Amino acid sequence: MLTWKQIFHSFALLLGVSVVSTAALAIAPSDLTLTQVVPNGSFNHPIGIRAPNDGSGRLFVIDRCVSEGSSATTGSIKIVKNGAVLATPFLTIPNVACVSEQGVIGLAFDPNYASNGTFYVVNTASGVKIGASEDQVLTRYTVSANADVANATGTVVMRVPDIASNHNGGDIHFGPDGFLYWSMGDGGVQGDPNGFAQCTGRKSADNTPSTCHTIGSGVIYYLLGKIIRVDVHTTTASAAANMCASTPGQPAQYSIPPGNPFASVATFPNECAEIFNWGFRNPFRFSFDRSNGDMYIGDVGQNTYEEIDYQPAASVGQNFQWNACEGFHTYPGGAAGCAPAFGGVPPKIDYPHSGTCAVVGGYLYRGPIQQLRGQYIFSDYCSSAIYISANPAPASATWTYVTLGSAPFTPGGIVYGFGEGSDGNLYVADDGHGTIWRFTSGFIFQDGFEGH
Ligand SMILES: [Ca+2]
Repeated sequence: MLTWKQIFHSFALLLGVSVVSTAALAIAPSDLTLTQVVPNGSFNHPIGIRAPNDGSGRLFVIDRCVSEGSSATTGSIKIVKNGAVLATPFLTIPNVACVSEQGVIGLAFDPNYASNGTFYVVNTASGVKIGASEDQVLTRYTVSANADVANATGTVVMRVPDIASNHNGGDIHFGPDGFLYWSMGDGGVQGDPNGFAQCTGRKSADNTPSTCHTIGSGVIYYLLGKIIRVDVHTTTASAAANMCASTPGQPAQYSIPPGNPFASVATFPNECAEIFNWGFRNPFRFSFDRSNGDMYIGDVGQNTYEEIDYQPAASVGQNFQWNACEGFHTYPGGAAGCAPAFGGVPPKIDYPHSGTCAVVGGYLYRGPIQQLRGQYIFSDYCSSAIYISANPAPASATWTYVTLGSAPFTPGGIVYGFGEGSDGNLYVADDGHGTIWRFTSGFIFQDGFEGH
């Protein structure tokens, strides 16, 4: 039998009346909460959680560094196994710079980790710099004969020069295509006066955006304000001129996927072939929907608005409009309705600074809580509240979201990042308590996901 509400909705749909359903603004499931996985103080500065697809059930936590603010400290990857943090880190990385937003900031397991034992780490390396600030370094590591300990020494795949210690992006993920994606901030100078985010070639730091592609004097920067896509399974014998992070004619530890927007050196001799999409200020955390390959990007704003960007699976080359737009608003100025800039696309969500300051991109939930599946979960560094977009439909121009109430993060926790277990469970990295949390609900059993 139809309820009165359903009958009203049926009539409204027939009449073409727009229906705002209050039910859609509720949290589903209603008992959604966070459950602490390990004790407070288990990590120094947890920033992300990753899991290899190796059947082990282990979680690997990125511990950004020991001494925040130090230009010469260490960072590590730690293992949570059978509910406890192993005493010996999986990997300790020496000589890490951890000023401002630096540190060990990215980890991705090879899709074939179970057979090749290979994984990748991004960190800012103490004292290693091409530009004005420490380089962002991508390194390939392997596991040792002990499955819980990695070999200490890796192979540097790529170095990218940086201009300041903030806006480093630094998230890495393998896409459904098997290529590695790496997010890169605009460098860090406020407002991106050099125009790095919109320059798809090489450029000097001359405070003149129009000089993109003109190699001036001083340090030459590239790939800032981008998400790049590279094939880390295939080396290059002789780098083409448009492999910006390599020396032309020299070997490289990566190659260019043919589908990248500027892959062809004949067509794009002055662009950077590594680029996948661009126009970012600081795409600090991003993710792929493990179900369909859609990409969700949290791009940290300047002074006024934060934004969530969306790149559909199998598409390439979207420009997300920094530094002309900040969310749906103009930059500078903050006027509503930023006209499409640079031929780019707007975000799906923006929100103003109000107890908030920096978006922390999350995940499209695909875990065991059936009622939560298909919803996009993210946070903000300053509020550290959990935000849930119930219906992030690709065709919708804007997505709404609700705030998870009475979360353990209010107050005291600091959300730095998220991560999925190999079973799809979603975790939160809490820098304030030095721990991680898992999304939980009693409906997991009622849904029949477990217990049958
Ligand atoms: Ca930077």
